[in-house]
Amino acid sequence: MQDAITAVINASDVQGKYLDGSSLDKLKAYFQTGELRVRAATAISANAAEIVKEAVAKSLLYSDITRPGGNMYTTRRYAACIRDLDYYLRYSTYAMLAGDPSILDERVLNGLKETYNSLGVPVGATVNAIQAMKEVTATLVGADAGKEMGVYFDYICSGLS
Ligand SMILES: CCC1=C(C)/C(=C/C2=NC(=C\c3[nH]c(/C=C4\NC(=O)[C@H](C)[C@H]4CC)c(C)c3CCC(=O)O)/C(CCC(=O)O)=C2C)NC1=O
Repeated sequence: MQDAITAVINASDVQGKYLDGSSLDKLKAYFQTGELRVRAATAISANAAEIVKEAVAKSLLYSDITRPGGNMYTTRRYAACIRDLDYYLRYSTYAMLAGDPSILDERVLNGLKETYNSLGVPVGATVNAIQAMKEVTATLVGADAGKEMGVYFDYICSGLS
């Protein structure tokens, strides 16, 4: 896993150079948003179950997916879906704190699309649910932090598509 700081330092190190202006600007932007990130993570962790529940209500409930024959039908599969959304929320929060998406590649997206395809989990509906989670989260944490979280929700969606 990387974060905004190690990403910038590693890029300078491979060139054997001190941080240049643009690297320093990146670090500055990261440090300046530090408090925003921590505050957002605090609000998200205190409301995680509620965020997932609202996102499901907005995007999946009462659709064909929750009826017999749908991929969320039976409580076992419903629970697996809720759990997956909670993974996406938790790992997006980690990535937002780190200011870097690499944790998503390593721990979430690696092999996920193949798993979904082999189990018949619909990717389009999953992407819709993640987008709903993005909206619900932005309402909770405010526009600036919401935009930052959005980067990582979108990263998961493009990794799945
Ligand atoms: C931390 C990283 C991590 C991820 C991301 C992860 C995902 C993941 N989701 C799975 C299943 C699943 N995922 C879903 C999800 C959904 N079905 C829908 O229709 C909805 C659109 C959607 C929810 C948004 C369902 C229903 C299953 C069970 C499928 C089955 O067994 O038939 C499985 C197969 C094994 C299992 O059932 O636990 C994995 C590995 N596991 C991990 O360890």
